[in-house]
Amino acid sequence: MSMDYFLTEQQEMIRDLSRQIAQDKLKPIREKYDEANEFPWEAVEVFRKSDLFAISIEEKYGGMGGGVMETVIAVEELSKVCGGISLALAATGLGTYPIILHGSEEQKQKYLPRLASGKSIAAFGLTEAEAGSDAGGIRTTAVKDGDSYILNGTKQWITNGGEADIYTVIAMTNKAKGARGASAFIVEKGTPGFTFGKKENKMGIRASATRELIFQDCRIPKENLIAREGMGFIVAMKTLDKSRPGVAAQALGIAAGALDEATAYSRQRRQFRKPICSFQGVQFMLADMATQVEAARALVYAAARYIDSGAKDYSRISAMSKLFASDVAMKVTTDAVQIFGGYGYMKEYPAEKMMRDAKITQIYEGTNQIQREVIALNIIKASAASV
Ligand code: COS
Repeated sequence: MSMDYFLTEQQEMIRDLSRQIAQDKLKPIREKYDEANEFPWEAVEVFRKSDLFAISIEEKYGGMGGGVMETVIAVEELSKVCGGISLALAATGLGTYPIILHGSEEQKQKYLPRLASGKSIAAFGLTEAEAGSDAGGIRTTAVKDGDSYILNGTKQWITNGGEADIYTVIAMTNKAKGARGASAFIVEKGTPGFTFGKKENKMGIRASATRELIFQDCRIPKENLIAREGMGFIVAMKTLDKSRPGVAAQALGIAAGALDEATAYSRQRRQFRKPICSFQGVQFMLADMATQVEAARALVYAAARYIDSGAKDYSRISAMSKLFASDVAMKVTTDAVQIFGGYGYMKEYPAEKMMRDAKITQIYEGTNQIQREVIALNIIKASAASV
């Protein structure tokens, strides 16, 4: 019996639908897209038709009005089968959060219906070659010129880069002010002066597109500024706080998928005239893997529900969910490869791909070292405030 998390009817519906899509549509194609390092437009089309892009967008903009919990459930189910393909959906969520959280009414009306219908997908542009963990160190500039801003600079490793139509981008409007001189903008694909670098050739999540965003005297209307000048760093931090449980869900899904595969294989693989699941060495591994997956799920769901409850500050639990679930994903997928033995190392079996896909979850949307820093500073601040 699996655990009961007392999901609502809508959440169960999203879980069942995503599970079915993963089994029927993603399983048959995951190997092909991983091998080809190609963006899975046919899967995006399925997400679109099934309304998965609408999940976390308010009803008045054509969405389903769900929260982080509903998103987490969908991403977990899709990632059980392919942590690369699921990212087309999760990264669109990341690119959309700046508009949801800080966009003006006009911006919401203009962009959210397109995103909810899946007509457009989104991406978030923060990282640069010299600004990864040090998000305040970005160098891309946005200079006001009459009714426009002119962007110059290069964003690196942008998920959905080149495939998305709508980009939320952080650029400096006042370099002298450091993090307080950053601002957030919406940039549409096709804007003159906005091009893409070559597609990156990655270890895992190969069905996901990762490219540079290149801005050369790219002129955008001043209406595309999100919130106010100087708010960019806060917009980015708030966006990451809200989206990290989505990465955690991706990691959780990959881990749960690897556990399912390893358990099934251990029942079928015979050595010493017995299935290997009858050996205690394998049983103890399965038990630890299952316990870690359940603990990750409990934490990820708790973080999502806390955010959806309307809590104001959720940096700590959000970082904890991403940290814990991604470490679990790496551990569990490595153990899954071990249970598959020599076959686990071969591309014919899904375990090695899951291990490759898991690794990025410890790195992106803030390395796990950054998550630990966010958590530590948060508890130290809370402790200081309580005395
Ligand atoms: N919510 C709201 N405000 C926040 C915040 C949050 N989660 N985190 C920081 N801030 C505010 C701070 O309060 C501070 O405000 P004041 O200037 O008014 O004091 C300001 O933002 C700067 O914060 P801080 O000094 O802590 O910034 P640092 O440059 O030291 O960086 C970390 C903080 C490391 C946490 C941040 O740079 C980070 O998250 N880095 C990782 C980025 C990342 O995830 N990159 C992956 C690619 S994005 S997909």
